Amino acid sequence: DYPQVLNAGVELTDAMVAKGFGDHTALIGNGRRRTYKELTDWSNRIAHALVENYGVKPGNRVLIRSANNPAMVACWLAATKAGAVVVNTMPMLRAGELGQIIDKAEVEFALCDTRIKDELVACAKDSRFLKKVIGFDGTANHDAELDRIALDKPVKFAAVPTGRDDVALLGFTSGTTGEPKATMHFHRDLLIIADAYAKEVLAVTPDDIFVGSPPLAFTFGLGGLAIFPLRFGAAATLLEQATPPKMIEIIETYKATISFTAPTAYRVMLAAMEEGADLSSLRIAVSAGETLPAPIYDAWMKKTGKPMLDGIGATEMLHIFISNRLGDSAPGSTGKPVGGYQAKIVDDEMNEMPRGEIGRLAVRGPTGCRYLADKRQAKYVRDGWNLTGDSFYQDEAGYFHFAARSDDMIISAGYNIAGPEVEAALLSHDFVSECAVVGAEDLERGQIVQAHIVLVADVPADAATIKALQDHVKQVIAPYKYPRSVKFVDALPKTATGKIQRFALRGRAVN
Ligand code: 3SK
Repeated sequence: DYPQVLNAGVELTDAMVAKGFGDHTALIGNGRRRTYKELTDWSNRIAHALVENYGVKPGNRVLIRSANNPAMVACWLAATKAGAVVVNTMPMLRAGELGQIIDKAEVEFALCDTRIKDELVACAKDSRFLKKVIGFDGTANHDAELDRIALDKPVKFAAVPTGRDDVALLGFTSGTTGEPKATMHFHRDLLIIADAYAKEVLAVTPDDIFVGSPPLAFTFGLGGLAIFPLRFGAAATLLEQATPPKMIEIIETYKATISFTAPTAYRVMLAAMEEGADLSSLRIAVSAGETLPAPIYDAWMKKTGKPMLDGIGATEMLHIFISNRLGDSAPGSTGKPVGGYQAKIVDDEMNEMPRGEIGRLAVRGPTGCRYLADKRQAKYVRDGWNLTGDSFYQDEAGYFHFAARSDDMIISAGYNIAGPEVEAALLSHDFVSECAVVGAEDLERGQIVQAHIVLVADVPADAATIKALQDHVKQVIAPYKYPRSVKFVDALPKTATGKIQRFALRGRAVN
């Protein structure tokens, strides 16, 4: 039902002001509130600067590097209004990872919080594509190049009349091999996830105040902490370091009503409630990113009497496509497909499996996977159905239940970590002769990265070596990917043809 000409940036700002939300709070961050009118003006000024001072053209890929803060949202909206294709990235990424993204997306411009510019400037030096790194002030004191230029610009901007099926966003996912994949999402997709999941499942109203931990660079965070609130005139609180204690502080201070985070954080919040934390303003706790353990769900319901809604999403699908509902949730299940989406369980030949039997989760809907120039598209989408890499079963009542990941992805505290990427980082250290990385069960984080390492001769298998290797990984790739568990072995289990048998390493104890 969306018009042919549609710009998601305009729909989430100027259109909201036109609907009468100008004076409503849109964003809370860096210690202050910004109304819809202020956010609209701010993003329009930046859009002028991008087009007039830097020459950003429709279709240019614009990378944004920032922690979650209002300036990042203003930059994302501005670039979207200018017709650019935005690539949001997390501050934790290192030059090597950023370089891969820049090459894959052919990024020409980068907007970067000046506090974390160095890695980007370093990788821009040798880039074939990146023409300009533009600094903005993530603390919103307007003390950077982009802010100074934007300050003098008009508050009205004639946004590029993008088509509803024009690409607005490239969501990156590292996949199981560690080689990044870019998923293309259209302007209409950005609105569909709000009009489907956020409206139908969360029933968002202008009185809602969102809080959460996922980075805006991850589509889970972009939806939950920007698109969903802005689509309905609600407010989002943005935290650069969204630790559970910080989230609790924000919930108590601003009386947040909807939280988006992983079960790990809810476990901490439950403990804090025992110590007197007041989270009674929350009307919904959304849990995704990793499987929700039944004891956390039960404890939350018992303590708060409010629902914790488990759901499953994917960067490929943009956001959550199966979810429990208010008044319709089955404990231990992930729920039923969101309106507009269909799901089924299939075998390797795409035949539908009987109810109760575990198979591959297949899903289809309006925001299905479109990889940018990637032959893995044929593996992810078969016969029009998206195969997410998860094994599920569907019960007699129609609820879907997670069984296992069908691939090598390690999901730790909501982060997707590709084992082979950590292996490559370990192998770049002189101490490591061979290694294999798997996910190990962990009560707190769901899974942790566990490395099985064959050391080169004469290197001691001791705590100092573990520390040196962990520090090394943190330097080479994003620190959250480092192996929390390290095991030294004499040899790795291998097939006759020399392939490492990772399955034989899974289930080993954590040290
Ligand atoms: O669970 C995920 O990985 C996810 C990815 C993108 C958007 C939403 C979610 C929950």
